[in-house]
Amino acid sequence: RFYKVESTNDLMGFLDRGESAEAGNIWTFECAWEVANKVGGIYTVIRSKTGISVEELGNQYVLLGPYKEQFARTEVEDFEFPPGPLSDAVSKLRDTGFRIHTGSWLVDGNPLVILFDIGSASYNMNKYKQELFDKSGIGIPDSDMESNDCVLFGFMVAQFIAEFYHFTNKEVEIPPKIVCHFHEWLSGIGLVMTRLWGIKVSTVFTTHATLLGRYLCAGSIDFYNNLDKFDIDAEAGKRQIYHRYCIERAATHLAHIFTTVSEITGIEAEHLLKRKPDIITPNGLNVKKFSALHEFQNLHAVSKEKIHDFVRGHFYGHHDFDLDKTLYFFIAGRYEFGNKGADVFIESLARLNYMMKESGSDKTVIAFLIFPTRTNNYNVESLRGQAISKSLRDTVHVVQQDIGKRMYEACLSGKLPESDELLSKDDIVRLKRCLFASQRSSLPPITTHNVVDDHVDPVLNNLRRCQLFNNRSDRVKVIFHPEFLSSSNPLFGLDYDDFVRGCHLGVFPSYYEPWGYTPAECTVMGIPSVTTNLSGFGCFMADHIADPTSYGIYIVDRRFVALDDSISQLATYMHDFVRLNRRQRIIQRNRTERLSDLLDWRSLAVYYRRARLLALHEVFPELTVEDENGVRHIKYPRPISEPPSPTSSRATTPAPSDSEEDEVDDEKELEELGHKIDKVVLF
Ligand code: G6P
Ligand code: 1S3
Repeated sequence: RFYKVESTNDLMGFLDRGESAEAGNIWTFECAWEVANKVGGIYTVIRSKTGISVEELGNQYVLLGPYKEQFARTEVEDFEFPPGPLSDAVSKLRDTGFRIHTGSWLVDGNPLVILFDIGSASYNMNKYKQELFDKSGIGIPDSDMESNDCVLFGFMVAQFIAEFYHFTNKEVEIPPKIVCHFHEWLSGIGLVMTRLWGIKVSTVFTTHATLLGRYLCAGSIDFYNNLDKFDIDAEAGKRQIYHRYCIERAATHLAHIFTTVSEITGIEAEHLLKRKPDIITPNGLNVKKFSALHEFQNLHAVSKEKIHDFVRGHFYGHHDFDLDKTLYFFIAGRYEFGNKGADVFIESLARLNYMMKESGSDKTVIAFLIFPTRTNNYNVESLRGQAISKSLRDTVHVVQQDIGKRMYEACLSGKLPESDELLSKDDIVRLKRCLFASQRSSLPPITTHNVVDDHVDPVLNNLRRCQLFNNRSDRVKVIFHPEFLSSSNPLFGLDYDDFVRGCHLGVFPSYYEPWGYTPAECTVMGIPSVTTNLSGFGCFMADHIADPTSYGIYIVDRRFVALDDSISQLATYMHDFVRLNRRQRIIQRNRTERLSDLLDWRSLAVYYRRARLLALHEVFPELTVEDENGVRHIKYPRPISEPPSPTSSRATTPAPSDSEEDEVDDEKELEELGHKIDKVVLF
């Protein structure tokens, strides 16, 4: 049984804010540990999708998550649901002592949300575990707190679904059709219990990575060439995650419809979870379009200026490179050194450094590595650098005003000021003090923070091994920022999104990356990026675009070649990028941004819709019709058409050149360039 979406529905026809759902008494519950609870990628999936989900399903779409006070207080507006099955089910559960928060999530579409305070159900822990064991044979050890939370959350959700089914099925003309969509193993017990209790609801399970895949890849294993050879039970047991693995596998097999985020994770699931996904549900983004065509280019220039400010401070005393010829590269994500490809990035940076020195390049690359890890705050040297550059800036400002005043006075008295009169002795002393303060005997630091256990930190150790120390002669400088960025950051004062906009290239050479939001986010902001053929995003782009490189999507081969070849390929990609001139970078950014339609939920939410319909079909076969060939189709209310997407034409790669002369700053010329750019080829 394998459903493949060959031609997707045009979702636009279904965006009636839940009117059809209401008419058909169709309800959709989406359940995840990361609903209104920012942990990682799944939060981004759900949060970015709320707008389109509400446009389609209205108030018949409800999110179920755990109550996490620190997020809920700022992200959720608490209110009681109006009388109806939702509020009846919530009240029934509250009567048993459960604390449940209801309201709407303050994100696009303001979807209804139900958050379960799992602490209020903890008195049932042993009872739940016993029942889980009796009915499914899965035993949860007491010591695993995360799994304990998962049991409480799962049972609360399943009880809610049971009650909701009961209330919504009472005295109604049209019996309810309820789809419960669960994400990842952490919400898996909700699905398992819903099925084991025999509640008549359709279930979908989406895995965003497999537990075992993530663990196996984190070791030094040739994962993809051995997928069919692993003794999975033994591997899970060795890593003490056997019970978690059982939850994941039970949810996978009990779901009516099983989905993953990419083909590559689909293959992984087939081997490690023993079920082939029924449909792939790729991750989208909520793409915001600006009314002005080149607004994203302007934003790049504004954010880049802020990064320049940081760089001026960080490299004080060593600021002997031209900021106008400096390119910002970055890698960011969950700190999984090998899985996220930080090892490959650092090694390639070392090679790029060599290549740039050899070719006598006048450019400088500053590579940021943003991975949160334990620190004891910012290091003194970084803060000092920012203080010195600020003090210099302030002093120059004062001197500038003094000079202006003197010039004005001189002109008023009818003569031109002598140039040596303009700078007073006081000004010279002030400036000399600043110059003296900005001398340093040490190299600019390679990290902005005091990293706890820095002697074993993989990024720092690899930077040391590759001798990337920010020497004057280095054409590649590095900065490890071991904390996620925020606008309150005293060094950058930039949110992550603005930082990305200001950079030139995102580099994500991941080994284990079921989807990979980081390059996708770059794309919708018009920033080129490097990805791999082991990441869901990379494979998706390779499948949908002819010549991805020309659109600023560089795909490193980490699947079919040796590690050393992948590193060389990445170094060459980066070197080619460095050799583009400004005009070519601008053209490439225009092209990259043009791909954003492809990643918009408006194109991709259709796969979620399809998964829900397939799940409904499993429980309500009467919702399907048979065609003249005896093939059963789901009765869609509207016809099928292609999702909106860019259309095809010629694809050319901007040829690298060493000259920066080809400046394009004129808005009009930029517009013209924009119009000349080719569109994306969809196979
Ligand atoms: C944007 C701005 C231009 C600026 C350019 C810099 O396109 O609209 O005014 O010159 O960015 O590009 P670069 O790749 O050198 O950062
Ligand atoms: C996972 O989060 P991660 O960074 O641990 O889920 C994300 C959302 O589907 C996905 O983009 C990512 O590749 C996975 O790894």
